[in-house]
This record gives sequence, C-alpha cells and structure tokens, in this order.
Amino acid sequence: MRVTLAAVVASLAAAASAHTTVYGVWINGSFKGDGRNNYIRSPPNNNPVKDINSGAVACNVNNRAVSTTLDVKSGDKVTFEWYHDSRNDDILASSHKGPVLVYIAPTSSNGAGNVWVKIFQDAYSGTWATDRLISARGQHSITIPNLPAGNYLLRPELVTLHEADARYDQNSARGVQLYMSCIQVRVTSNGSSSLPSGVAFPGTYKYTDSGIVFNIYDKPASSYVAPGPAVWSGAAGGSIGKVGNA
Ligand SMILES: *[C@@H]1O[C@H](CO)[C@@H](O)[C@H](O)[C@H]1NC(C)=O
Ligand SMILES: *[C@@H]1O[C@H](CO)[C@@H](O)[C@H](O)[C@H]1NC(C)=O
Ligand SMILES: [Cu+2]
Repeated sequence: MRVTLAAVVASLAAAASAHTTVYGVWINGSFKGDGRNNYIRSPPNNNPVKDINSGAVACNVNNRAVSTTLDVKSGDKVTFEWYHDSRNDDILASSHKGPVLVYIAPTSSNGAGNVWVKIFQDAYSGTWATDRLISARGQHSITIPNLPAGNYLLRPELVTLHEADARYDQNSARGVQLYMSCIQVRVTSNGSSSLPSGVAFPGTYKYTDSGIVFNIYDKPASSYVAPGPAVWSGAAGGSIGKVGNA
C-alpha cells in the first residue's frame, strides 16, 4: 500500500506538468544563443513523448529542418541546456527520475532507419542522472567524436520513470516519459571514426525493456539499466555538470 501511495503522489506531481525541453547549446563553454526553432528542431511545448512506437520518438513531434546549423569540430565540448518553463528555472520536477542519454545520427537520415548511435549514458550512480542534471542547472555535455566531416543530428534524451511502473499501451494515463530534441550540427573536421549502423527510433525501445517499464518506488535504483544499445566505442565521453551561468 505504501508503494501505491508513493506512485499516486508522483503521478499528482507529474500532473502539474513539470516537463522539460532543451533551450540551447554551449560549445567549449560559450553559449550559442536561444536554439529553439533555430538550431533545435524544437517541439511546440515541453510535453513528453509517451508512445514509444510513435514517429515522435526520433526527434519529438516537430521534426523538420531548422534554419541554423552549429559548426563543431572533433574534440569540441557540446553542452545541452534544459529548462522547465523558463530558462534557468527548476529545470524539471525532481519526481522525474531517470537516465540522461545522447545519441547521434547523420542529418541526411532525418532520424529514420537504423541510424542512431548512442554516445553518452548516465543512469544512476548514487543519485539519479536527472537529479544531477537539476543541480547542474540543466547542463550536460558530450565531446564530439573523431567523425567524418558532415551534418549530424545530436539527440539528448531524458528517460523519466516516475510513471514507468505501467505501460502506456495498457494505461495511457501512465507510462515512461521520454524527452528529446534534435540539434543540427556540422562537423567541420574530418576524422576517420565513421558512425556504425545504429538503432531505429521508434523500434529500439520496447515495453518489454526493463529500462522502459521499471518501478522506481519498489526496486533499487542501482538495479536499473538504461534502455537502448551500448555506448559506441568511438564515443569521446561526456558528463553532467554546469559549464556556465545561464
Ligand atoms: C574546444 O576545446 C578543444 C579541447 O581543448 C579544442 O581542441 C578545440 O579546438 C576547441 N574548439 C573551439 C571551437 O574553440
Ligand atoms: C574527408 O576525408 C575523406 C577520406 O580521406 C575524403 O574522402 C573526403 O573527401 C574528406 N571530406 C571532406 C569534406 O574534406
Ligand atoms: Cu513532466
């Protein structure tokens, strides 16, 4: 019964629409300006994607080319900055616990097919990745791998588990909440680590995955395994941490 009450409290917190989305990007600690609908294929609001079989799992509900592409080079540190309702606010509700992931795909794919390669993953290490993201003012980073020159989509994602004890396809009021945005970058250096074939969104996340259906109120967080493939061996690392003042 105690577990059930905790789940109810969490779902009430979620009902207060404490969602999140990406505001902008920093490169080597330098802010690139409000990226929304500029270099980010921003959704119209901060709602989660809950149907893991919908096309929106790739680049959210408004996947289209936007006017700006950020130039980056291998070795550059790219930082994603999330927010809740306005920049540098509470970022997301602390009820929203789960992993922080980053994927990359060639822009030419528009996010379709077996193209998504995971380059960063942080789930639980004493604290949830999302809790550390809140403390870091919504900022987490990856280093650009030694990729061939070209255009790529970066896809930071939060997988939040506060209602993930249920499956959305069986109970649409609950289920895992996915937050993602696709960011347009152009790699101007020309490295030799070509992307391997990747996974498909939708497709790779399933309701049979323990990373997608997981009861955070009665299972030890340390037993949680994030969904999706392993991090690519060509990835160049990343971290959750504040790089600058919003
Ligand atoms: C960013 O920092 C890396 C590592 O120090 C460096 O190799 C790179 O040239 C820097 N990029 C820019 C755009 O300053
Ligand atoms: C990158 O390097 C490859 C292999 O050397 C070469 O074929 C390609 O033309 C280069 N691309 C650019 C944009 O310089
Ligand atoms: Cu929310």
